[in-house]
Amino acid sequence: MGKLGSVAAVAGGIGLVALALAGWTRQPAVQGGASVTGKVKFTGKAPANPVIDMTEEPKCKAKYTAPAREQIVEVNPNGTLADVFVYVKSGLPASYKAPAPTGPVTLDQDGCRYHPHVFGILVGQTLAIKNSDGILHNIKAKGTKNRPFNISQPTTMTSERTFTASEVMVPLECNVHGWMHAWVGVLPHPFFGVSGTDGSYAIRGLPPGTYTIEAWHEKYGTQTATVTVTGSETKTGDFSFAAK
Ligand SMILES: [Cu+2]
Repeated sequence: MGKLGSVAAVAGGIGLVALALAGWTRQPAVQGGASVTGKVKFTGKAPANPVIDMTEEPKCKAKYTAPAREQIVEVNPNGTLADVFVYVKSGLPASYKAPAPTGPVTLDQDGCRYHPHVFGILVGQTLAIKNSDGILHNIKAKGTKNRPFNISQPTTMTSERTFTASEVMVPLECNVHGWMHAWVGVLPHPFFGVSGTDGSYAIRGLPPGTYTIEAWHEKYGTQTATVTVTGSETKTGDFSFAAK
């Protein structure tokens, strides 16, 4: 306590004593206030996603007014690309420790499709796999760093699993319905986002540093960018994928 005492004496401020004690008694949280946000653009002509034949599953078919399609290349009306997983690939200090997950991530099987189609999860965070269809689904995870799993869900129910290792991405599929595919990015930190229906993503709460940000798309592969952030600033990191 000798060092703390001298700091307090020099500063002579109660606030600083409290701050020093907080820092001394437990590991300081290495979270920050910086953000990286951006858009994922798309150029060229998007291929049409295959139409799903749901005749064998009338319960699922009844959930659509137009024929359902697979969700492989989702180009938004504003010319951006959805379902791109954008994440911090490297640059975090070795001492970084992620906060405990605040709750489960839910993957829903509804209308014989996965919702969401692309998502992220923390190592150790609960994945709640929900069957909202009330028909047989069989979800299979085919990771290489994570132990694969295979769960039969014959009716409306929820199963829980966790992932033990970082892996971008773990493919998920249904053994009953060949068109059902989803992708999960498993990370040891919460610095990831998925481009949505306006093509934008956001990664928030970054500590200061220089990061390699990777954007992953199931058909168009990966792209990387390097971004340096300090304090509570927001930097822009745009990506652009082109039709093949
Ligand atoms: Cu299924």
